[in-house]
Amino acid sequence: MSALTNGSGPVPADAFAHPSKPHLEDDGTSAFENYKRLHAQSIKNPQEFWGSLARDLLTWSRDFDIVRRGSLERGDLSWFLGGELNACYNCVDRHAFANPDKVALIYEADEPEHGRVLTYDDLLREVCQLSYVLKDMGVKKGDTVAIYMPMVPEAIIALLACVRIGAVHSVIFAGFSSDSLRDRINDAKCKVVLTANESKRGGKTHAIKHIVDKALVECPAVTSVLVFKRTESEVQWIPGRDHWWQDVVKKWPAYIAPERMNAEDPLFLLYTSGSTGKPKGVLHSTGGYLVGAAATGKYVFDIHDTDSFFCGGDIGWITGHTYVVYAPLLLGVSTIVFEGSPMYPNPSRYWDIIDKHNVTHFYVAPTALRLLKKSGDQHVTGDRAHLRVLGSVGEPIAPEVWKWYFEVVGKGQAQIVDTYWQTETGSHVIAPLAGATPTKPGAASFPFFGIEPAILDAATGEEIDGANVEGVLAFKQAWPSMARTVWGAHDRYMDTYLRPFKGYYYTGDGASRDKDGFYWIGGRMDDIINVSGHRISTAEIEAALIEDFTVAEAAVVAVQDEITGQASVAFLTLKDHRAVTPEIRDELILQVRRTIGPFAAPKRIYVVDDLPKTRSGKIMRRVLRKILAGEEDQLGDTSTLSDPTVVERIIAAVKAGP
Ligand code: 6R9
Repeated sequence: MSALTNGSGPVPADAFAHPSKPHLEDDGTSAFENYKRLHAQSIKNPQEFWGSLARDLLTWSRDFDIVRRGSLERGDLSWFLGGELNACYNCVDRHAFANPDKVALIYEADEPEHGRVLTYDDLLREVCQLSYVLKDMGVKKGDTVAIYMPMVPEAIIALLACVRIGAVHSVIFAGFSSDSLRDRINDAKCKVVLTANESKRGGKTHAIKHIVDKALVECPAVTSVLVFKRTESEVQWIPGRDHWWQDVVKKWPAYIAPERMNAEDPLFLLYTSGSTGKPKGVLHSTGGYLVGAAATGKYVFDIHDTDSFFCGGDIGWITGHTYVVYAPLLLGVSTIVFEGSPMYPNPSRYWDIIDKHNVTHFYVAPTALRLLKKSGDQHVTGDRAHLRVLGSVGEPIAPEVWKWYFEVVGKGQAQIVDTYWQTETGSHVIAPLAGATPTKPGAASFPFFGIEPAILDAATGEEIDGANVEGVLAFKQAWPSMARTVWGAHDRYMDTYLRPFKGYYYTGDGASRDKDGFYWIGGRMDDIINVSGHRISTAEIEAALIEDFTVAEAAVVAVQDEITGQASVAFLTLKDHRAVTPEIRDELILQVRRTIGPFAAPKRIYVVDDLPKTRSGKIMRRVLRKILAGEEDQLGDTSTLSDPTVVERIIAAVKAGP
């Protein structure tokens, strides 16, 4: 049945066929009522709720004494104190012991005919060998390791080897520039970098070792680089520092015992954009993060033992961490490691992979869905008979894309879960539970266990109760997988998340709650934009542009984009009022690509003679946004501009085109 075509009411969860029963089943009481009861328990008695879930989902080498300590107000939360566990043991060993031949990783290479499959037994062996290599390079418990790799199984092995020996991984998306890589390596004080000679995506190769070499010119602390040979290309080599992955791992034995870690020991760092220029190293801790990953995998995605999970995210972002690696492996299922792009060699690639590997769960950002929807339904081939859950992440999914996902991709047989969360939340915070809670196209729906959302008035910080309300989204209670700090900058952590509204975690997003209690996520309230599901701060792009010697001032704002969701547009003034040439324009784009990475390049650049500024010199980006949206008649009060005539000239510049 296609409940969607029956009107705009919620789609009931029991509209979907399920080979086995959902974890949260209908047991006389409806699954939705059961969700509500469990959610209420998780809020009223978090200690008991999370204590029992943590023992149920993870294997602890020492049980914890206390479930939670600290408060949002003080920003000193810790979970599962006294507990000891190892993340790698939980992801690999326990499954390798129970089910050695079960498939853990399914590598689908950029070239459709290539790839390989690793069982849990294989995975344990390869992780152990790499663990020895890291130790041999001097990596000790608590040390940070930088990972700058394409989506190959070795990248997942790298994460697991780090956490096996108690090292903290810091994955840097392999699309970041050498400058960005350098800053992240230095901020985290990494001594070892794991990379590949080249990466492959969409039929193209990228010389990523070359980018590492450039970054390391200014990273004096790095002593070793391990290079996975992905292609046959030769690369520049620094003897003593550089080592070929394939040569060194085979020297080591197949087993090394996992390190005993405290629940609050750091698991990983992941840099993300903040509203100021400098990226933040978000720190996650071992016990709490793993509980969040496993719990959301089990209840939001309703993962069962025999499932094959395909998350299209890159391990360079949080989605790849939690849902390519940790959640599926903690639950002992098979996870697809996809190296390529959805359009290569043709727009059927995702659907081919789903059929080839009997995928049950598919999880991707709306930007990819928009692109595929636009390419035409004729590419959505295959029967996708095993598909049970279709997830969306990273940005709001428009109702018509949601419906396309449901009707064309899922053939009305799979449940859509629009999952709202952030690098900082570690795992889903607002999302439907597949098979258990109803959905509405475009709504992230209901809070996950332990999440107590509040809609606040941005100006007063007052909570807005009731239905049909809108404001900023905050959470009233701590949950296990929330980030513990910003690496080396706890004050910044407090300022960004916990101080804006005392006693709450502030998400930075706007949201509304409708008459049925569904939450709808609006968009960022700060200067962060979302391009193809990638978080970029406009301040960071401005800082990159201003570094160019020709640029006097820069203001970057977001515009809507059919494919990428949002795109950035830069308004610049040049020094000495010089005229813009095509060369200068190209150079400025290159400047952003070089400083941050190709994905951050502005879509358009307008060179103007002045920016709209208040008398105190503050750039009024709101005016620029309105002009770009063609809403010149709704500029609002421009009387505070130091030179109101600048508006007319900017309108003319935009009309003339970039
Ligand atoms: C997981 C991830 C976080 C920001 C977040 C919000 C946006 C994420 C969303 C969504 C609407 C969803 N966002 N999921 N907006 N609906 N389902 O994307 O983490 O890269 O840290 O970005 O993404 O604005 O604040 P991250």
